[in-house]
Amino acid sequence: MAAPRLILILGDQLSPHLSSLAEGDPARDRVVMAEVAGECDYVPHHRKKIAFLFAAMRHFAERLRQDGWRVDYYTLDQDHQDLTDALLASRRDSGARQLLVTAPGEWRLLEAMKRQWPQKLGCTVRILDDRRFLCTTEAFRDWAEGRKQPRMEYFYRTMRRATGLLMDADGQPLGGRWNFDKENRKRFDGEAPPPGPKRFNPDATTREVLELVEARFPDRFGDLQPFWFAVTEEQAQASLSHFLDHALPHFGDYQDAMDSGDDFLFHGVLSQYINAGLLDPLAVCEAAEQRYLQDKAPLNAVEGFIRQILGWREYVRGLYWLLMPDYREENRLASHRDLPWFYWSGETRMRCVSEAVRATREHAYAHHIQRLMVTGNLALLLGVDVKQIHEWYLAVYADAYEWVELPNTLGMVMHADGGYLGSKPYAASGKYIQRMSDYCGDCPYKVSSAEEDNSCPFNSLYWHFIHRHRRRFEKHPRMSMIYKAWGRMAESKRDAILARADTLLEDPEHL
Ligand code: FAD
Ligand code: DLZ
Ligand code: SF4
Repeated sequence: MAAPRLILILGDQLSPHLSSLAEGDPARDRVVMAEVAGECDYVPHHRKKIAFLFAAMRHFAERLRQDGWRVDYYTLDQDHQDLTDALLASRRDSGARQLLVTAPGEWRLLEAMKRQWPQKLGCTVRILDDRRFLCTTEAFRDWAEGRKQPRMEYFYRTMRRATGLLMDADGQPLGGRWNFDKENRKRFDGEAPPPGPKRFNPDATTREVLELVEARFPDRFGDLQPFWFAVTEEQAQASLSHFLDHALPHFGDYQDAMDSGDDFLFHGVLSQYINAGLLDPLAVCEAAEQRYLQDKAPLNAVEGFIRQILGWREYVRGLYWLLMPDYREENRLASHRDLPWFYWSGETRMRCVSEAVRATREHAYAHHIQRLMVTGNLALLLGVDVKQIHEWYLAVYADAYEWVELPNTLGMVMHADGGYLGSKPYAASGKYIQRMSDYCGDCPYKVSSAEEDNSCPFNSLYWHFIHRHRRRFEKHPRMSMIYKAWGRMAESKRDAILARADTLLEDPEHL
């Protein structure tokens, strides 16, 4: 019989139809899965994220065993420093001469697999495509080539046509429009009670993981308890059904809203499951489309939801693999300020920020508008060092892997790629947060002012940002109005705003 091969399955590759499993043979090959310190520490991942992945990995390993695979599973307390350490143990034991692995989601690991692993492991390493996406990296490259600014909206239309999602028989978008975003900007009025994500009681396997993570990472950021994430494909499916039944109908209306009474509103809270492989992105989109076709959810909700997965998720992944490794070095707005400590402690008087950090600490989750318009907007306006804010987002969210997090942080939030991902920065004053949330009412800062001692930091910092980047943005067609408004302000008021911003920038730790 031919020598066995090893099949490495990473923590975010928990899909039964993974390319490496499809290529392997349970009668001949061995699956290797490993909890290792190196993957927990390259950024200080949130404790709930580590527990989620380890619990889901252990359940997946059990499922593979039931399907007839031999699985070498290494737990964290076996103290393998990194993935090659664990793989070496299996290689020596099995005599395997080849490793099969589905391409990882991060550049650093792909590079290591290609350049270091064959020598370290003493065997060949065959890297297979990750087929769990709707657009291959090659197809994205073809689409992007020749476009100066490959915009998401046009990519999304290509993907709608390619998949037929929400398309009529004549190849036109259902409802006569591609995008219903304009209808998706309501402030939350409390009329429809948000259902919250589906919660699960940890079973014995998960409880063991929770004890391990508690013991190994006693001081790390992030609450472990209560732990309610889905950790199997069946549970993730139940979470999806729960979202489709109870939240999707209102997803569109309140997509941009924030509320101090609810951390989830009508969002899916599904990204950690999709990204780890427990849910298939196309199946999720098709299930949402069915709700529209069955008249159970309106088009603005279903189109908005599908756009996030079919459009944004695929687009940022394509961009990541197109532009790495140079992409992660970009810092076109020359942002170099240290990340304030309150991103970890939550100790700031800014109510919107302390709420976003609290939700992040409790759930390893904050919804998109909190990430973009609160913690992200503040980092942009302060000019926080791009690497530091990138590593923060990569660490604190259960759904974070570099392929998806980096373009969102560096491109969408920090505008560090000079407008490749988004044509203009998402910079906003406190007015935006006031319009879309109830935070400002309970905040010691005054949202209606920009130049007083207690004025909302977002206001003063917003004008400072506009002022200091004048040369870059003044002629931008969608920003020239802002420069006109700034120019129309009395000089004394402008000076007072800039002075207030300078005071804040001198000591951002005490915002
Ligand atoms: P919903 O609002 O219910 O959206 C549905 C699905 O669409 C999500 O589950 C997700 O799979 C997808 N999606 C939505 N927006 C995006 C987007 N901008 N990019 C990619 N996919 C999207 N998402 C991640 O999955 N991982 C990350 O590490 C991540 N980092 C982010 C960092 C920043 C600075 C910002 C602004 C956004 C980031 N996002 C990231 C995108 C988005 O915020 C999350 O996907 C979303 O909040 C997940 O919650 P949900 O499942 O409730 O999403
Ligand atoms: C995020 C993560 C963590 C915390 N731990 C592990 C681990 O111990 N073993 C593993 O196989 N994967 C882990 N992961 C996910 C990997 O970091 C992820 O597969 C790569 O970053 C590529 O996306
Ligand atoms: Fe945030 Fe400013 Fe509103 Fe306070 S006043 S909650 S800092 S936007």
